[in-house]
Amino acid sequence: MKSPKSIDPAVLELLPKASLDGVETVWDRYEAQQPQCGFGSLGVCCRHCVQGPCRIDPFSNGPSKGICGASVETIVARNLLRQVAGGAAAHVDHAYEAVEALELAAKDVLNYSLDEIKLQQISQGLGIDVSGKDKRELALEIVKAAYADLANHGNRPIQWLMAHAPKERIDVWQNLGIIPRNPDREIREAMHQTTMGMDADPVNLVLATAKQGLVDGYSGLKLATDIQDILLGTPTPVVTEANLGVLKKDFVNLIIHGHVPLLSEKIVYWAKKLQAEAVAAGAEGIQIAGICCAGNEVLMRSGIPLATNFLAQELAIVTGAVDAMVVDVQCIMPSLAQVASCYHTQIITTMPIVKIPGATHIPFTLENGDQAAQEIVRKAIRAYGRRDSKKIKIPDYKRKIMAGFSVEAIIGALKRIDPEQPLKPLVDNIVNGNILGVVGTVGCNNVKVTQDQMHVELVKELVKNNVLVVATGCSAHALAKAGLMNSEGTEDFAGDGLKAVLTALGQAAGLAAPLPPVLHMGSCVDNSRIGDLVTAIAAYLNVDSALLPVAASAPELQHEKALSIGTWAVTLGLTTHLGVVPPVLGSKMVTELLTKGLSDVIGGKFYVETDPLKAADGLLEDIRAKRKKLGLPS
Ligand code: NFS
Ligand code: SF4
Repeated sequence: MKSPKSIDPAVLELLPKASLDGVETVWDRYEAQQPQCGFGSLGVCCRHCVQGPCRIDPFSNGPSKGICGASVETIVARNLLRQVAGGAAAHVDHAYEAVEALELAAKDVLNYSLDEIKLQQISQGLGIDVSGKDKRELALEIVKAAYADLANHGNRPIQWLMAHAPKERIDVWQNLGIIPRNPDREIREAMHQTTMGMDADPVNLVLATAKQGLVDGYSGLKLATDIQDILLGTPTPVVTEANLGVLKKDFVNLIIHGHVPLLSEKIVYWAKKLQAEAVAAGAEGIQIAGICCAGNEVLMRSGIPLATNFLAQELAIVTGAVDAMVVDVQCIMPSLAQVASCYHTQIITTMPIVKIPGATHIPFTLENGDQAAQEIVRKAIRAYGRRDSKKIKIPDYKRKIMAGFSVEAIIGALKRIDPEQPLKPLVDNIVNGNILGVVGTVGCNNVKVTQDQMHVELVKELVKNNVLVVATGCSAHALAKAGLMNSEGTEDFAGDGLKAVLTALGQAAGLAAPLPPVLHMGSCVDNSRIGDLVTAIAAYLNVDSALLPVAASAPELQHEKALSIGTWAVTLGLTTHLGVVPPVLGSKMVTELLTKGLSDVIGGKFYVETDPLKAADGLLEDIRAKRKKLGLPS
């Protein structure tokens, strides 16, 4: 039987409309691609030089070596290293832009108020003397430290890692020789190491992959989150709604899609300011909603509702009610312009490295942010007047959500229970078994699996078994849409122990209702927040993070970024579940290294399981085994 395309009712309602409107979606194109190439799926083809493409026959009926002599192990490991380096590159580039913005803000060229607490916290971590320095001076010191990582020509390790990673882990990575230097240099080296006639040793290549995970974790994720928090504020709890039902028929609907919050926050600001112009154009106001991680960013800091996640980005336009969709970088389907051409929707690209034929390009630079944002909002207002009312169908589905759980917000709530040792109530409840463990669910949707199903079924099973779930990225969207990010979700889905803890925490936070069973910690770069939480718990207990009853999962991963984030989680010593098989099965050796061998040297490993309930069982077993080793009741 063919599996359904999605479990999201809004998606199921819009799919028939898409066909009626003659819109081709990601699911149609996926079907057109069937059968997908078996060689590619197994990771056994190589195009790294022009003698190729070479492909290895996995059944040993054909060639067992590439033309240059590369073995299947070499080819699979090289391919993986390139993918993980690709993911790390995306995040480091993202972080770099944030650093540039902070530099301009520190020099008063840009007007940002700068988060005092975060400035102090990061400065202290980096060993910057804070005495007598004002906000801008501190910001400039932090910028200098960030650029020092990026400009380092020697063998100095990434300072962002040395300052923020768990100490026991640093020793493990040092012994393996995988502590990265300048992130740009490491990414360049990965490209070099994998080009024709270079590294043929799969073990060396897998270790280089782990190194890219660290590049991503500290010079990508952590750096981006830290700097964005300084610029835009550290999130605190917000309450809003999720799913396409947040779009409003009589409002100008403007969707923010992509990853970088610098422009998104400007748009949020100007949409508020320009409400009157929308009213003058006949609308009741302007409704902003977010897709993918730009959506998560403005949700976390400004309480903007979530429209939908990765796989349904085209269907948002199919509602016929989106007046403009503005995109920046990453996870933007090139098909959007084509879909929008069936409606009145304006697709607006903004970045020099993301242009789409058929879209309008309004360049966003750090200096012209306010001007670009106004232009974009006005474009949406003008488009509102061109709507075709016959084409409008907004599915009436949305769920209440609570989000904004930065580590600071979580610690803030815990402080109301124990002001001296805020982590104590959390750790005590892990120790006594009310909370069995913690799982971070992260990453994307992938058209190969029913949208959101893996996220939701896995997480329901985990919270039923008293696992506290923290989520980011499109996983967070999926769980929000499924009602797992509100107090009712705790009543309905959490096991008794977890429910008791979340109820007590909710009361302490003055909510008169439990905290949600899944805490939304932000965008994909905000996986650093999960890393910070794990690091803080490990430090509090004075144990290696690899020993904690904590695991990670990317249930429906699609992007190279998800692979690099997952690799980082493995370097932290976490068992990291993948719900979609990555292209490595062509090499038994590489597969075994990733799922078994690595755990001997690094503590963490990948765990691939495509059935959500079996995956939950596997993660629960892993958590119980870790509890047992720590002498905790399981
Ligand atoms: Ni993460 Fe976020 Fe979504 Fe996947 Fe894409 S938006 S950065 S990559 S698809 S979670
Ligand atoms: Fe073939 Fe080797 Fe060239 Fe890859 S690098 S395409 S395996 S000859």
